[in-house]
Amino acid sequence: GHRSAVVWLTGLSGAGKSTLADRLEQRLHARGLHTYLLDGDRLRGGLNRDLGFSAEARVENMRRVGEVAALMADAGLIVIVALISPFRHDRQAARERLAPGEFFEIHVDVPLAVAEQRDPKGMYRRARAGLLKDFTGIDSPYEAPEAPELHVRMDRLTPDEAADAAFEVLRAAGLF
Ligand code: GGZ
Repeated sequence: GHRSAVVWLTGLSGAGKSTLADRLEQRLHARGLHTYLLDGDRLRGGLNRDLGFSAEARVENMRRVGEVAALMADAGLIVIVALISPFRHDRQAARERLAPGEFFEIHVDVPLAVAEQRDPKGMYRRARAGLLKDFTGIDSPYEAPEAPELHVRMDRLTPDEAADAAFEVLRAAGLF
């Protein structure tokens, strides 16, 4: 068996959270570990389809995902969360929902200019044009973690290097 955990990826839209989450999950599966991926973008089509992007809606989004992640960890899974989760206070609340040593916060970091340059869905462009309101990094805040378990600069590492670093943090913590 292995210890359960919540691995919480936070960062701007376009930073590479979903890619990192997928690669990390592949590595954990290769070790025979049981995981579940909670991806904010996908949850917004189901569990959280009633939520928009006001500060209040984001707080509720983080609360729900934190609760579901804690339940799944309780069931013995390694849960990977990929959520912008822009507010420090709410990430802290998700952390406190778990036992000490069970929560791993990973800052999936790129400079805003790089995320804007990538802009795969054209959302930054629309936000800059005023067509998309409350967009994180443009007219809605992102509060960077102060003491994450891991900080990866996605513009300096390949997704595989970042996934290796995340895997190593979990291994070093004695998770498996
Ligand atoms: C931020 C937005 C917005 C606004 C739509 N602000 O990169 P994506 O496109 O594919 O995934 C993003 C997703 C963010 O949802 P989260 O649940 O992770 O956000 S939060 O934790 O802040 O609640 C992005 C898309 O939704 N998207 N409008 N205004 N991202």
